[in-house]
Amino acid sequence: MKKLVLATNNQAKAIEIMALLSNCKLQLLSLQDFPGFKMPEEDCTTFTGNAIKKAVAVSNFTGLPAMADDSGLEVDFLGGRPGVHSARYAGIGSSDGENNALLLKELDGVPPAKRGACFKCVIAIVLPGSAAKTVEGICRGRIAEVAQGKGGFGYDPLFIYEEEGITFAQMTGTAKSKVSHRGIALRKACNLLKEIL
Ligand code: ITT
Repeated sequence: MKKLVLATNNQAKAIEIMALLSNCKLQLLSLQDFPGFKMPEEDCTTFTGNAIKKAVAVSNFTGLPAMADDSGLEVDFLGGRPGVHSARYAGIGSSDGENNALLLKELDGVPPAKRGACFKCVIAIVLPGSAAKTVEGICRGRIAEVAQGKGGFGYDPLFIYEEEGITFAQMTGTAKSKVSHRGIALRKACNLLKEIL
């Protein structure tokens, strides 16, 4: 069976990725299988740049095909922030709770019609000795005025998926992946992996 290393330290993300790649007939390895590896700094200004940087670093270290996800939330009223800084919006090492609290503070008093946002996800796949290939997924929604739901991770309790009128944190993992930025990107990644691996 072909091996693929998932280049992420985010356990919640890894669970979503593994669930969707389970049909892909791959032996999935995680960074826990490579304890000496240190993730490079995510200092690119685009999701694509950071995703490629992470996948290349892992593939170079392991000598194996690697896949990385760089993702985040772009809020219309904030001119696209926090964007590539989503994981460290409230500061380096900030928790999901701190990031969500800052988002609610920055949107305090902003009416629902102006609280539009989108989640973006770029997935980069790197095979040893080959150039990176990328796919992306986008999901539009709206930022809630209070956190709702206990599922998911990150900004899920604040991200209302309009078609359902509930937040990602109120959906099951399967329901979220059917419509989410990561689900869309992963289905494209699966097709790409079938072609190139
Ligand atoms: P890795 O780089 O190790 O993969 P990370 O959490 O630092 O882990 P990113 O740099 O891609 O990953 O940052 C993504 C952040 O965007 C993540 O920490 C969340 O705050 C947010 N995010 C991305 N996808 C999300 C989702 O499906 N639901 C909620 N928040 C999400």
